[in-house]
Order: sequence, then structure tokens, then C-alpha cells
Amino acid sequence: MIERTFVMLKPDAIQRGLVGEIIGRLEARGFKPIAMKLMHIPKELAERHYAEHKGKSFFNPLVEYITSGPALCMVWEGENIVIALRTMMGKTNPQDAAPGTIRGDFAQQTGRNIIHGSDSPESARREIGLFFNDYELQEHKRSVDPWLYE
Ligand code: DAT
Ligand code: MG
Repeated sequence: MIERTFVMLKPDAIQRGLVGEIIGRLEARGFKPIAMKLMHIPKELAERHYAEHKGKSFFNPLVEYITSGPALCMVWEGENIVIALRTMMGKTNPQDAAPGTIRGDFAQQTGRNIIHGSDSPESARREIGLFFNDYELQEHKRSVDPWLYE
């Protein structure tokens, strides 16, 4: 099923110059970009985004990390993309992330794991709504789509 997911390249990915490399992987897979914006996330929005982790020991450092500089907030579309992207990202702790995954190739610590992807279609809808207005989502057809989807 074609669905959408929310993807964020965290401030460390921007600082380390990994944006092109990561977006290149999503493009090569054939996923379709629907929205992108570079954003220095306000603390209040970061806390809402990560509300499920409120009260945990890593919550404050996580919010500080994610608000420490501009992040690239995006919406991508594709076949089962929520799970597919989580697989491409690799495990939350980069030390457990397989080589070939984004975290497994470019990160070392959980607190600097460079990328966020929604964990379910419901989370994706919630997160897309937090970061984007409807008019920022670019519905579009590509001539290559029949070569990706039968
Ligand atoms: P994911 O980002 O893989 O969905 P998550 O939702 O469990 O992982 O946690 C959100 C972020 O919080 C994660 O990317 C990094 C941070 N985090 C999670 N568990 C942590 C821990 N045990 N120690 C430090 N940071 C943690
Ligand atoms: Mg998560």
C-alpha cells in the first residue's frame, strides 16, 4: 500500500553534511518527496513530537539535541514506506544497526543517531500534522511511477 511517513534529518546530520547522502538513498529507492523544510525546531514542538518519551531519563537531552540547530523535516511517500524507511534507518542504537543502514553507516551513539522516521502510519499522520500544513504537501505525479509500481 502506498503511504506516507515523516522523516527528520536531525541537527547532527545537517552539521556533518550527510543530507545529500541520505536523501540520495531515499531517491534511489524510488520514494517520492512530498515536503521538505529546514527548521530550527522550537522546544515546545520538539516536546510534542517526542511526547511518548516524556518522563524518561533521556527526554531532556533528546529535546536539547533535536533543538540544537536546524533539522531537515520531510514527508516521503512509497510502498509500505513506514516500515521500509525504519529498515533503511537501522536500529535506534547505532551500535546495533546493521552495516548498510543509515545509522549503521553514519552514526555511533543513540543520542546522535542522525535520523527520525515515524514508527507507524498513525504516528506518521500525527507527526506530519505537527510539522506541516496541508498546503505544504506537494501531491504530484512522476513519469517514472509506472516503472516503480505495477
Ligand atoms: P527511534 O528514533 O528509533 O524511533 P525511540 O522512538 O525509541 O527511537 O526514541 C526516540 C529517540 O530518543 C531516539 O532516536 C534517540 C533517543 N533515545 C531513545 N532511547 C534512548 C536511550 N536509551 N538513551 C538515550 N537516548 C535515547
Ligand atoms: Mg520513535
